[in-house]
Amino acid sequence: MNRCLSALIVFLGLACLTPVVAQPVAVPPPPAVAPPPVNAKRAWGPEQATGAPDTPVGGDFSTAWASLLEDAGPEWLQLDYAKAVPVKEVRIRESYNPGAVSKVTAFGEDGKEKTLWEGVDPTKKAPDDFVVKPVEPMATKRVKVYLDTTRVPGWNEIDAVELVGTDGTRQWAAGATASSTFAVRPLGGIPGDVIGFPAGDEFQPFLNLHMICHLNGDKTLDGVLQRSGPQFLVLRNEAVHLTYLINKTQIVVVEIKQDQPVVLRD
Ligand SMILES: [Ca+2]
Ligand SMILES: [Ca+2]
Repeated sequence: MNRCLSALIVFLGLACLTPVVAQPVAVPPPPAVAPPPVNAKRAWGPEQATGAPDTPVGGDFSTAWASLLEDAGPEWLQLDYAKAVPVKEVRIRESYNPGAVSKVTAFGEDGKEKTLWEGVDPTKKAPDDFVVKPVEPMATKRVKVYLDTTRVPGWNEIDAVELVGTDGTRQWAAGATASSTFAVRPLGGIPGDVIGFPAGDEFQPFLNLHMICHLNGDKTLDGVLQRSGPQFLVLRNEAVHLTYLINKTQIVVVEIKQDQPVVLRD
């Protein structure tokens, strides 16, 4: 080993042993924590009937409440409001297959249920308001809308329910519950909607492919095709953590993105 090389090795050795003096470093602030998603409404859940109407055109849209089955018979949707008022009107915004409301009641402060109206709902077009005007006003903050879903074929969907007081106040529901909802479907599916792909289903070749569905009303949904039944497509969009049930009758055009990575099922 020559002298120069020996000197270099000694220098490097010393350099390694030399303590490093810490230099002050500006510490960046921690990143802000993303807030939780605000809109956690389930598609077709009763909560879709809270707040102001958000289904501007008639049709089977997930922004309205739908019962689990389309023509099973008696169903109800119960709405809660922030403030009790003497009822002047209950305005039921029907957004799909209207005309199935059979009775409207309200609950007094004593918890007793009183019928405001009962009969045949004359609503023919959607969206439209079915307006109930009780003969004897009563103070309430809870309204219950009953339907006989056998009266009008198909899902009879309600977008919103407004409570108008004799004092001039107008309120949209703050909370809602229902007899059943398409948002909660039993394992194994529901009658008439076959799990998987029926024989000859035109979407079978596109399982697990990313697709964009253009729907009536200029609405667009995209995700990975999970399954296809006689009535519905199921798309999963992992980016927004949402699963879409898409009524096939609402589909105008489907773009299949075959050049994108395929997400395979387990
Ligand atoms: Ca029906
Ligand atoms: Ca709604």
